[in-house]
Amino acid sequence: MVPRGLAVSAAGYTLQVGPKVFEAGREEAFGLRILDRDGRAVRDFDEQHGERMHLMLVRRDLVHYQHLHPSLGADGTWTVPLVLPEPGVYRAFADYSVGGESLTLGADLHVPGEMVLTSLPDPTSVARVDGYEVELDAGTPTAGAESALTFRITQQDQDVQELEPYLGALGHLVALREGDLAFLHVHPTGSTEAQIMFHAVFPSMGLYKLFLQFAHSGRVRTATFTLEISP
Ligand SMILES: [Cu+2]
Repeated sequence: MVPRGLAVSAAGYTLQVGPKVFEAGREEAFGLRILDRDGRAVRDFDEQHGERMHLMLVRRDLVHYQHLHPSLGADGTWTVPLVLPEPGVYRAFADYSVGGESLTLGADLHVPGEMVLTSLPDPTSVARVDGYEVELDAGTPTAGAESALTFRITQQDQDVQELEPYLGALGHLVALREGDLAFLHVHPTGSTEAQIMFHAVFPSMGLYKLFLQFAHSGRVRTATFTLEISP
């Protein structure tokens, strides 16, 4: 199993992005195209989680995560206003599906300047964001096997009621491997009142950063976890 997101070109499709250099904190119109084997821009995409293109960005030290949904123009270019907040190298992931085949291609973007490196936090089962506490029950996840991940969301020690649908489920999860930013496609498998469940297969041992997005009180929140996968 080849991890996703490590290549700018795979399975006959090539990701083109621009601009590739940004000024820190300044909004630019970012564009991307998916080219087929003949170099033509693909325009016919399948819907996945309610959208036809998911664009994720993260700095290579796994901070400043963004998840955006660009708009498709008539010439096959997807565009979205984009701000990269701090200097460093960022990975842009285009996650899409064509003809029933789902793919994730990746390209690097650059923000010149002095970069302040953020080290990956130690593995933890609790994350706090915007006054919410999110608890992760991952059991003892091992490489190559299917792992069940359950997130429980509370606010002031009470289960959050009425989580709002987001991208066709009650939450959206992306996992990236520390070291090379391999991108894991994670599938929601269910939800109860304040719990959201996913299944994932982690391709190798090591550390992964998880980005869980859920919607509540009209806003999308992102909770992050470091997860260690055993051999
Ligand atoms: Cu998306």
